[in-house]
Amino acid sequence: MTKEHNFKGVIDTTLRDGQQSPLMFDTFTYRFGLDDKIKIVDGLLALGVQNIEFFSPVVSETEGKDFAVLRQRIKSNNPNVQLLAHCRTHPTDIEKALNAGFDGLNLYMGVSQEAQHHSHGLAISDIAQRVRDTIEPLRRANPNLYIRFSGEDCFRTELKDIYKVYDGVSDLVNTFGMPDTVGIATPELVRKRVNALRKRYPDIALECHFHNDRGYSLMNAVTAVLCGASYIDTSVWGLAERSGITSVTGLLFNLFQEDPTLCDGYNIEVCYPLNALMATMLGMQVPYTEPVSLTNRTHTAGVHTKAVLNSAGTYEAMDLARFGVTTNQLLLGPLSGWNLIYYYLREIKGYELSKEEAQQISSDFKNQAGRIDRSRSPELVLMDVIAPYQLSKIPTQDMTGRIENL
Ligand code: HCA
Repeated sequence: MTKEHNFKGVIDTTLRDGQQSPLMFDTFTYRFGLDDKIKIVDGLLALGVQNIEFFSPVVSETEGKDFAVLRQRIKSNNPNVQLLAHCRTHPTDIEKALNAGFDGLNLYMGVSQEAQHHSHGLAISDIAQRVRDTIEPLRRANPNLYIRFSGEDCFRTELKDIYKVYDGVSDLVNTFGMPDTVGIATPELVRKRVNALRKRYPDIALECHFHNDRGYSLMNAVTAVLCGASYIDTSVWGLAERSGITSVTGLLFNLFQEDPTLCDGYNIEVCYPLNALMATMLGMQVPYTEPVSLTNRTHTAGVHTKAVLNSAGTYEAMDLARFGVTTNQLLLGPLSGWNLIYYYLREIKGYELSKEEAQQISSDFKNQAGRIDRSRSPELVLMDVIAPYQLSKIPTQDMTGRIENL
């Protein structure tokens, strides 16, 4: 049975908050050039992403120029994809973003006590006034522009303060943002806040943005969608300031488990190729904490590999193949049992051997597992172990099915 929800999709911010990831500041290794940005955008479009957030052109001339190229490329084949500028609630930033041809503005301003005392220094009534004074003429001059306003650090701000600012522009914006800027939110708090904002502003869409400082960003995002949030900010791998935000593929994968219709319009089989693309660009492996990863279809311990050889579902509960992880891996190593060793020697190496021999070899291999180190792989140790057995080779044409990547 499908549940009621308001989910309109992700707003991908790989090219905005993603570029604020500390990783990107190792500039010799990881910086995104225009070629990389094109690949990321193409990957997001292939996935079916309909909303992409960029820096406001005020950030740098390069960002402005790159956006012009990307905009042309995106709009020529995908006119309905919304291109959003992340923009301070400031007339100069707004003017530059409008001139650059964005479809909408993701406006923000700090509203927490911390911002009031240590950032811009304005009291909450002054913030409310400034936000209204900026957005009111903007809306009058641009009746069809998509406008979102976010109170930065929303979760450390009392609801009464948020209401003071949001009430003042609720007749002007399309969407309110609810960013957990410092990653303090828990699913319980998300539930309360989403319900409160949905109740007070039933006709305004709600966008949530969760940082991962406590490791809760994915859980918070799923909770927000199930409570009625319209948009979730995501990025490839969850790249963003500090430990990041919700991973786009992690979110789609988890929403699918809740209700597959939440992924309608997305080409979910592109999830893993998109993660692998980022891995290639950064010269790193897809993070092992990423749900849509080959790691999640990799098995090591003897008990696991034995069962997976019989039926992968024993240790693969969810269908990652639908998300593009089309292969699995069984790794040979010090924890391997005789079933895997039998399989490896027969199907991969092509040796003729009985199950009893495999059990004996496996016991010898375990006794020598301490020899496995950074210069000596498990395969090499196993080859040493089988030497005295003088196994003969199976004629190639008699070999049965193999599992690749073993
Ligand atoms: C930041 C800003 C932001 C903005 C989120 C939003 C945050 O980089 O600190 O515009 O809704 O986390 O508050 O990413």
